[in-house]
Amino acid sequence: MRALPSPRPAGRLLLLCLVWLVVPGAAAGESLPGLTVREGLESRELSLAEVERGGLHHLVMRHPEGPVGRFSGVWLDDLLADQGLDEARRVRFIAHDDYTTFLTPEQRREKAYLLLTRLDGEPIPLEALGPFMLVVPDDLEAVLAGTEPMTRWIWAIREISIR
Ligand SMILES: Nc1nc2c(c(=O)[nH]1)N[C@H]1C(S)=C(S)[C@@H](COP(=O)(O)O)O[C@H]1N2
Ligand SMILES: [Mo]
Repeated sequence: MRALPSPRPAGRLLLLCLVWLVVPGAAAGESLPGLTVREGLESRELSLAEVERGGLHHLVMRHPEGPVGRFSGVWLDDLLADQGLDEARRVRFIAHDDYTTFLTPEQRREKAYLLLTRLDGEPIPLEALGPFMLVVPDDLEAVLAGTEPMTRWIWAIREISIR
């Protein structure tokens, strides 16, 4: 019996072209990155559906950074409760641009933080500061007026790190 022939150079080239075409296409299309939840050494990736399991709320607004429309999102505390993480002493957010902020339990009690997951019913594209963005709906007017800082309105979130 002869061994199966290994792919010839032309076949390999074709395979490479396919990977080169398909991989960036998948990244730019429907499948936006999920949300990583890290707890110490453990990390898991939540899909959009898992993030939204805490229940969606809707908000029509112009985000101070530009994106405008009907946003939908889940209250941060509902998401944390759904994930069994409501006792977290520190909830850190890390963005795709590596910007990072964190919230203490006191800060989460002071203000209601909404984690936006959709814009006009669709996952928030990266160009619109998605896939996940944190806002304080009660502070919207003050932030737009410039009387309230928006340091914790972190956008393009890729990871929530708990401790
Ligand atoms: N992902 C991400 N979110 C962010 C930032 C950032 O650089 N990246 N800057 C933060 C800061 S410090 C403020 S004041 C507001 C507005 O940021 P800007 O003034 O740099 O636009 O967004 C916050 N959220
Ligand atoms: Mo800032």
